[in-house]
Amino acid sequence: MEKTLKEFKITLESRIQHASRIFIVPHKNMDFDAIGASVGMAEICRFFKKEYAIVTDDSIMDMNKGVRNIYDTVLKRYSVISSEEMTSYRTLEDLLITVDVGKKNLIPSAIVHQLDSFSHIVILDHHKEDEDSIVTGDKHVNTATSSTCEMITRLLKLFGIEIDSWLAKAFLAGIFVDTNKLKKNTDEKTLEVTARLIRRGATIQDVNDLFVEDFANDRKIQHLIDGTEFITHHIHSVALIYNRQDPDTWYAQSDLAQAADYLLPYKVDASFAFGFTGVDTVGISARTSGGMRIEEMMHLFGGGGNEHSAAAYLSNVSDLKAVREQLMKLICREDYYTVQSPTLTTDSVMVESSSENRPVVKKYSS
Ligand SMILES: [Mn+2]
Repeated sequence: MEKTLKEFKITLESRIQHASRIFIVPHKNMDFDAIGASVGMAEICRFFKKEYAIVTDDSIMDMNKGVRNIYDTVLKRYSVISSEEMTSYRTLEDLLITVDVGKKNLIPSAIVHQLDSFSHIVILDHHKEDEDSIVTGDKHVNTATSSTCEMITRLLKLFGIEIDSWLAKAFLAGIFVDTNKLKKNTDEKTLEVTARLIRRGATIQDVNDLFVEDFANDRKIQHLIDGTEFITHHIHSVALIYNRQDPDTWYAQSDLAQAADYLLPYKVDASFAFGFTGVDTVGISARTSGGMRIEEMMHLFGGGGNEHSAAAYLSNVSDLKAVREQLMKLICREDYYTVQSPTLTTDSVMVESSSENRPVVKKYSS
């Protein structure tokens, strides 16, 4: 049974009160939303004077500048441990809370191996569930909500917990990253929460500053976008973004997400940015304004997301071309588009990658 946020609050309070310790787990490769939700949940644990720890194996070295900025303060303000440290601290009365994630393949495997040993598991998330999702009745999973930070801001209000200006900034960054700065997946409630965070001391400028990449990284993403192929299939248009010149270049998942976000306004049904994220591992970041069933598509690669943003991580990939071919097969299938082409006589696909149509990269800062 799905719980409303108010029902979830009651469950959460009871689970926290009865736990000896609480482990808060965001998804791997934390973004602003996962970090914000983690610290929001840590505030709730503190409110009930409970011992807690945020558990992550992410390395500071892999974080982009903005995420690192927030994370540096997280390390000072909150208790953060690795999954290995968690394993050595465990008792049977521990509570596990996952935030901004519900799927097993998106949390450290050491935690997945211990799932059965927790007294209870609570999930707060806005990603669609599937057969890989952790099974629990104690969850609030609403794919219609912009971000987990929107949920956590509302939860803190329900608990009557104060939000200081740093927390407000961290939460607003989470909302911004998942809504591409309120350009998508944003409704009245998102704007209300945004207004509340601004009243608590977050400023649009501060949050925008977190999104300003360093120059070298900005150039790297620009180079990635330069390689965009616009694929025309019947009435549809899809952007494939990958580094054709230097296919072996490594990217952070956040780079791919930024590139996919970038192409979305260019009248495409969907954009897919992909590239190596490590040895033999490839990340795909997919975005749509609603023209394409990207969540289902990423699901085929073992990933997931929601109807506007989805991602997948592929292992044992040696050639980026193979990933492009797999994506092309899906792009040629009418059933992955929300609006079908009127007549389908041929299976013609046009690939256009001229420099004329190449969008100019705009910096996040202005
Ligand atoms: Mn999120």
